[in-house]
Amino acid sequence: MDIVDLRSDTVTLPTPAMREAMAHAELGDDVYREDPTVNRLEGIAADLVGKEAALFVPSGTMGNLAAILAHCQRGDEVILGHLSHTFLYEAGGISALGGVHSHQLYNQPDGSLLLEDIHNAIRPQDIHHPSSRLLCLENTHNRCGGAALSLEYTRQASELAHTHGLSVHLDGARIFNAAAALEVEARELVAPVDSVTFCLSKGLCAPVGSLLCGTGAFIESARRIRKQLGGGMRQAGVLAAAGIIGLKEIAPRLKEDHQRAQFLAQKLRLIPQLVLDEGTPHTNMVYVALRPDVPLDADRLAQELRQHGVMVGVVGARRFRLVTHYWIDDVALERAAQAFAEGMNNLLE
Ligand code: TLP
Repeated sequence: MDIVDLRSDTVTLPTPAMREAMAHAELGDDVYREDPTVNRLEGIAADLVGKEAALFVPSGTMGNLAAILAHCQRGDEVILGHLSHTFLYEAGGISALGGVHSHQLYNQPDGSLLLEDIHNAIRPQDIHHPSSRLLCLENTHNRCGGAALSLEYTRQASELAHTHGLSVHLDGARIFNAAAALEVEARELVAPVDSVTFCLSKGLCAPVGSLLCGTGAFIESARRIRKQLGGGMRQAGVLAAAGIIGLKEIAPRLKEDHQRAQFLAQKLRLIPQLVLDEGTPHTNMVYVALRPDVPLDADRLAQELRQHGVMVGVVGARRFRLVTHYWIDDVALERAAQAFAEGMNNLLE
C-alpha cells in the first residue's frame, strides 16, 4: 500500500532531477572552500534573500544555533517566542552549547510577538541583568499554524530591536512558503532582519541542508562556529546540487501545496468529530483536533489512520498537524480524508 505521509514536509524525498544533479555534481573540499557546487549554492542563496553571504549547514537547527552563537556571547539574552522552534525543538542547544539565556515571550496565534512585550523585555544596562542582544522571529511559524509574519510586522519588530541595539535573527525554515503566501519576494520579507536561516530539506525536497545568510563578516564568524559544532562538510556538493534544484524548481511551486492544504481542510471540515484551528491552513499545514466530546485520543486515531496507509503528526493529546508537500497529490488527500472518516467510525462503533 502506498503511504500518504502528512507528518511533515521534512519527509520529502529528492526529485529525479535532484538525484541526477547529485550524481553529476562537481565536487571539492568545502572546508577548504573548494567545492564549486556548494559555492554556487551559497551564491544563489545569498542572492535570493538579498544578503551579502550565505553558509551551507547540515540542518535548520545548526543554522539557528550557529546564528545565535555568532550574534551572542555567553550570558547574553535572546528574546524569542514560547512556541518558537528554537525554544521548543532544538534540544536547548543555545543554552547547552552557547550559554545563551532565553527570554520567552508569549506567541500570538499569528506567530508574532507583541511589540509592547518585546519593548518591555529589552533590559536596561544593569550589572544584575543579562544583556539583551538578539530578537528571534520565525516565519512561517510552525507551531502557530504555519502562519506567515507580514513584511510590515517584520519591519516594525526589527526596527524596535535595532533602536535598542539588538540584532534580529529570523528562523525562516519555510521562508519561501511565507513569500508565496504573502505574494512578496523572500528578499523583501527578510530585508529588515540581520540574519536568516532557511531550509532546503522541507518543502523544497532536498535531502539535507539549510542556509544561514547575513553580512560577509557575520557569515565568516558563523563559518568558524559551524566548524566548532562539527558541521564543516567535505564534498558537500552532492547535497548542494539537490538544494540548487530545490531553489530553482521547487520553491516557485509552493503555492500548490498551500492550495492542497485548503482542499484537505475543506474535506476535514465535513467530518463532524473534528474541529479545525481558526484560520487554518495559512500555508502548507492543517492543524485539526478531536472535538471535546469525542471519546478518543490523537495517538489512538493516528494508529488507526496508519492501518489505512495514512501518517499524520500528533501534536497534542487530541491534536494533529497535517503537512502538504511535493509528494502529496489530490488523490492522496482524498485518501487521507477518507481514512479520518472511516477510522473514526471504526473506533467509535
Ligand atoms: N521542524 C520539524 C520538527 O523539528 C518539528 C517539522 O517537522 O516541522 N525551524 C523550523 C521552523 C522548523 O520547523 C524546523 C524543523 C527547524 C527549524 C529545524 O530544522 P532541521 O530539522 O533541519 O534541524
